[in-house]
Amino acid sequence: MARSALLNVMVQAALKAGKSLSRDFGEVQNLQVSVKGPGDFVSQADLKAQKIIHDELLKARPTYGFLGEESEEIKGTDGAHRWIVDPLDGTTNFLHGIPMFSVSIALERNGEIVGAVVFNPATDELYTAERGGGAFLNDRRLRVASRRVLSDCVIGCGVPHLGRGNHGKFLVELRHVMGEVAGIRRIGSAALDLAYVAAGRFDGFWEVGLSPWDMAAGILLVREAGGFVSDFNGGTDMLGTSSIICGNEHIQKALAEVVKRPIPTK
Ligand code: 2AM
Ligand code: CA
Ligand code: CA
Ligand code: CA
Repeated sequence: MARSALLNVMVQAALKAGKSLSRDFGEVQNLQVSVKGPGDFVSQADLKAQKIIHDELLKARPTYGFLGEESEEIKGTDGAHRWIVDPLDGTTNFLHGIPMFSVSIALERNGEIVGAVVFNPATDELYTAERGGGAFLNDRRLRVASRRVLSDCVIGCGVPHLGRGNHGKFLVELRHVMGEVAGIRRIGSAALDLAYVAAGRFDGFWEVGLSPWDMAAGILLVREAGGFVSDFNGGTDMLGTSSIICGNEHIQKALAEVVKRPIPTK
């Protein structure tokens, strides 16, 4: 697996932030936590990790723009390139001592995602992809699962939280999907959910209400592992519509059909 210099910069930033997160995860009870909104927390660990990533990326490419969850967007002088970063995806898990969280870094060029890194420091799993170059878990090339019928499938999803999302609409989606698939899982880190689809662990995934930093890197991982990704309108404006449905060619289509079934009238 040959990584470009730019992907290496992203990997180094993710590993360095991961080290900081691992240290903080060991002493999670001592972390300062503030509340951004209902059910929405940010800790010192998120902020430290974002600063590390910002500094590493901007040191390598000072002119690129930077969109990170924990700060205002920085417009670069290079209008073509932008980093899209979630320094800690799965803060709720992290703060509860659940080792399912990740660092997510994507590089966008002229509006297209061309580089991706998702790193889970607790399991040392590093997912990488470059456009046209395939997706990898550490050194292993990834391929999405090949199951063709929903009844064989394990599907990941997100669950709307306190103060966020249309809970009623989600329950309808869940009821429809539940009736068709072998199992449903919820990790609590959308970046990891998408990495799991790329790795063939999940056959598919859907969620509504995500931010660009939750999914930018994961979208490229899934595509480069041979998967299909759409938004809830059947288009490819996932970042603009905050919605995503993915899987292999067959499962993506079948899952989209089930998720979007109309609300029963009786
Ligand atoms: P976060 O941990 O970076 O905030 C899980 O389905 C996804 O939703 C994760 O990407 C998580 O990202 C995000 N999330 C969890 N709780 C949230 C909240 N209260 N507000 C906004 N996003 C949230
Ligand atoms: Ca957050
Ligand atoms: Ca997130
Ligand atoms: Ca986050």
